[in-house]
Amino acid sequence: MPSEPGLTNHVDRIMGLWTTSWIVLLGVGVITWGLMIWAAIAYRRRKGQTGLPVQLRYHMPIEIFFTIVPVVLVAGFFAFTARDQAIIEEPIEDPDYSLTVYGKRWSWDFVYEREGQDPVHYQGIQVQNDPETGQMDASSLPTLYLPTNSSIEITLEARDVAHSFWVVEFLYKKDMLPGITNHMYFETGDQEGILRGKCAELCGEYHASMLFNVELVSPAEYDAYLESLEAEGNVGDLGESINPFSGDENVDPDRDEDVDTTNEGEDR
Ligand SMILES: [Cu+2]
Repeated sequence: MPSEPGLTNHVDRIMGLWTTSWIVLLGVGVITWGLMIWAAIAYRRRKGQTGLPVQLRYHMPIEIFFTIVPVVLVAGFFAFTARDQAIIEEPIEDPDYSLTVYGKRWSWDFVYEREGQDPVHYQGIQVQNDPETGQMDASSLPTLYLPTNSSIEITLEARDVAHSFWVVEFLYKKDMLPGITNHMYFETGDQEGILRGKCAELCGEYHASMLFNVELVSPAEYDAYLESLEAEGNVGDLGESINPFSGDENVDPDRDEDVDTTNEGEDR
C-alpha cells in the first residue's frame, strides 16, 4: 500500500478493505488453482486410453455451490465497500479549515478560506520542462498546503472539462465536473511531509503533467503560508467567473448558434 496508517482518518479503513479483499481473493485463488492442478494430474490421459472420459453434467450440488459462493463473495465485497464509502463520504459539519480546489487544463487553483477575512488564493501554472534535459521541472509544480491534526473540507470544481482530484497517499480521489460541486471531508493526523497529487481523469493533451504537491504542515505554518499569500497580494476569491467559458467576452459568439436551449419548442 502506498500510504501510511493514520495519514487521514480514512486511510486505515481503506487499507483494511483493500488488504482483506486481497486475502479473501487469494484464498479463493489458491483453492481454485489447487483443484485445477489436482484435476489435471489425477485425471490425465493414461497409456492406451482413447476418446473422451465420462462427462459430468447437471450435478446439482456442484451447480448450486458455484452459484452461491460467488454471489456471497460479491455481496460481501459490496456490503463492506458500501459501508466504508458511506463513512468516508459523511460530511464534517463544522470543519477547522475549508478550501476550494479548481481543476483546469492543465493545472490547479487553490482558494483557502479564512475565518472573518477574505480568502487567499494560489494559481498554478502548467508544469514546466527543464529546457536542457527536457525532463519535468519539479520546482514548477503547484503545492497545496494542508494543516495537520485538523478537520478539512475541500470543495472540488472544474473550470473547463472533467478532471479528478487525487492525493495518492490519501487513497481517495474524486471527480471534478463542470457545473457540479463535489466535496471531500477528512481529518489529518500528526504526520507532516510532502505527498503526491495528480489528475485522475484523462482531460486532454497534457493530462499527464497535471500534477501537484500536497504539503502537510502544522496549523501554525499553514496560517503563516496563508499570510504569505496575502502579503503577495493574492487576496480574494478565484471563483467561477474566471472559467474559460464564463463571461461574455470569453465566449465564442458562434458557439451554440443553432441550438435551442430554452426548451420552447419542446411540445411541437
Ligand atoms: Cu485533468
